[in-house]
Amino acid sequence: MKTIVLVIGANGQLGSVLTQSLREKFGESNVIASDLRPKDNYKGIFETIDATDINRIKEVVVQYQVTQIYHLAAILSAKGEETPLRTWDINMKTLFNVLEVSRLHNIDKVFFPSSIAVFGEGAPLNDTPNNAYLDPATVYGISKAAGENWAQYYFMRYGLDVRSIRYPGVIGYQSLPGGGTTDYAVDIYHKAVLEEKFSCFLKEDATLPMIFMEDAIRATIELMDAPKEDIKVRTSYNIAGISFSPAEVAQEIRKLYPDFQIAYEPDFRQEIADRWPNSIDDTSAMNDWGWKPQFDLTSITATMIQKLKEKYTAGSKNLETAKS
Ligand code: VAH
Repeated sequence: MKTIVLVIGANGQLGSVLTQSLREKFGESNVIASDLRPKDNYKGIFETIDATDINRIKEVVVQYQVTQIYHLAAILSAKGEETPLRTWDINMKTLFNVLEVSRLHNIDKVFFPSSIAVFGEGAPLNDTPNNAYLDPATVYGISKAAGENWAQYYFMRYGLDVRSIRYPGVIGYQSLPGGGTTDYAVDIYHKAVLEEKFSCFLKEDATLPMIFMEDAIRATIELMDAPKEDIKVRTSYNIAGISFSPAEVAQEIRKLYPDFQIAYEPDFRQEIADRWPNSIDDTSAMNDWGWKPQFDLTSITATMIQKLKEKYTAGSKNLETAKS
């Protein structure tokens, strides 16, 4: 049977890149991107979906005979703390809608992104295991921990093949993140290429688990491609990319930009980061579906700088005008 994919939250940092990768895998006409509104000059099949409206999701699923759903719409950790109850409502209602539509319309596979934000002070800081105690301190993390348990419930109760990954902080050049505590690790590269001083909202030694976009996308597709019987974890899989601190990424950038300047001005996001792991144990993902990261801090930095220089140069004819 033909695979028809619906990506909910396709305008987001992950969603926009994942949609492109899924189109390369399944064909342009077999992947429907959706979000609250289309981006200007969007290319490819796009449907406006507010995922809090279950009937709208049903309409699109029936119209295109969707067989897989990737649910990437959520309010992230830092932004989510501004309106806790609205964050809970949106993150949970959209997930319930996706799970119910998938159950009722016999969707083959569902992807639900979780996050290392599900870990809190009750989990080991280093090499945090997949089965660590979850006591998240943000509404985003609480919604993801609850979502993992609902995903497992729909698998056990209804046999729905829901699969999930706990993403570390995702770093990519293709799209700008929004509202995350790890987003400094994307902005720092933009400032380096624009040769501007960077103000970091975390402390210099705030080590966090991160992952390069290409690794995160490949992990997602490898998980979804794995034989059903290989998926032993039905809450969510830990995956690790590379852990580093703001000082370490600044040091790596200075190998290419010796004059790069950074100021550390921690804000409320430092308290969020303090409760997250320094590093992740992803043995289960390695054993169950062969996960293995390919990018380290050196290759992430080299790729980010090269790609962002190309983007700013192309977009502004020369780097100079990009500064303005
Ligand atoms: C956030 N980028 O900062 C997301 C991610 C691990 C962090 O979930 O909220």
